[in-house]
Amino acid sequence: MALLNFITHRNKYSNSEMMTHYPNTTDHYRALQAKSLLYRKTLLKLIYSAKAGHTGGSLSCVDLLNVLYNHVMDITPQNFTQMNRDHYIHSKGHAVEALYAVLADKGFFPWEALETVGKYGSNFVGHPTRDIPGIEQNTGALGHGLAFAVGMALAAKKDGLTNRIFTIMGDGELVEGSIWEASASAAHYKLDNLVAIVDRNTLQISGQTEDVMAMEPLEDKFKAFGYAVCHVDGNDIAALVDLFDQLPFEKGKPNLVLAHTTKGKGISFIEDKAPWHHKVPSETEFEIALRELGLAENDLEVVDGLE
Ligand SMILES: Cc1ncc(C[n+]2csc(CCOP(=O)(O)OP(=O)(O)O)c2C)c(N)n1
Ligand SMILES: [Mg+2]
Repeated sequence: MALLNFITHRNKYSNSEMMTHYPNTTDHYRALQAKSLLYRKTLLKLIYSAKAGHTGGSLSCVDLLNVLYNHVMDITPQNFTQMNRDHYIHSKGHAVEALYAVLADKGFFPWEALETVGKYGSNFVGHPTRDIPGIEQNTGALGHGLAFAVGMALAAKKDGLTNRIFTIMGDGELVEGSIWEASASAAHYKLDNLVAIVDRNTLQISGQTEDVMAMEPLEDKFKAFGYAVCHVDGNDIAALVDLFDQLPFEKGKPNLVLAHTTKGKGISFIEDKAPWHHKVPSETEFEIALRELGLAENDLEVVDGLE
């Protein structure tokens, strides 16, 4: 797993460096952008090595995860056993490779642990489980993350806590009826400590979300269910920072972010292509992808020497 070591050692902002509570400076955005690059390289390497994974959906939500974990949420390995910290539920659990990269960088486990992703006997399986440090809830059966988050937000309110509960759902995931039942509860209990984010990449497993099951107008639907709704470019670090700095959007209402993203963001031949939902890059595609992310020629020699 030379590449992971390589990435870790050469990334100025990797691992334990904390970036929460930074002022909103250009340097801060640059640091976050460097992290997105690190996470993209890592998740591609994980999928390439395991010969399995969800490439498109991991690349679309990785900037969201980056800004949440490195700017917005108060979640660290040190405070993880405490209740009055923020919580995160990865509802679109198939995109676990992006989460693994972020959690390794946050120090929940050593980077080397990722060498076992997808290997027989490893806890690092293809969907999130609570066997992995930093993961709060098993997910992967779509439609359940929001209900978990609503329950946690309600419990936090009842306990008089001041934390927030975040979740990212896929846009294809919205066809699950449980999403809308949970939404009714979120508004009924005035859960302004709930931050529900939709990764609106317009694709689901087999094609365009609107072709598989038309769900628009989403803003109107979520507003009708009682949310304060905001739109954002979900692959724009600065826009995400600006938006999440405004939480809660409206007192007494649950927060809903329609994050407009590109599935496969960052790699030209993966972007906006439905088959890349769970397609694994070939050796050539992997090398081209790394080059597109800006890995220099001599760095690729490290990649060539892998395994
Ligand atoms: C209940 C359930 N039904 C079906 C699946 C299979 N499945 C995995 S990913 C996926 C598509 C999800 O699309 P979307 O939510 O848009 O994810 P993204 O585009 O962000 O990858 C489906 C149908 C599942 N994981 N759970
Ligand atoms: Mg989608």
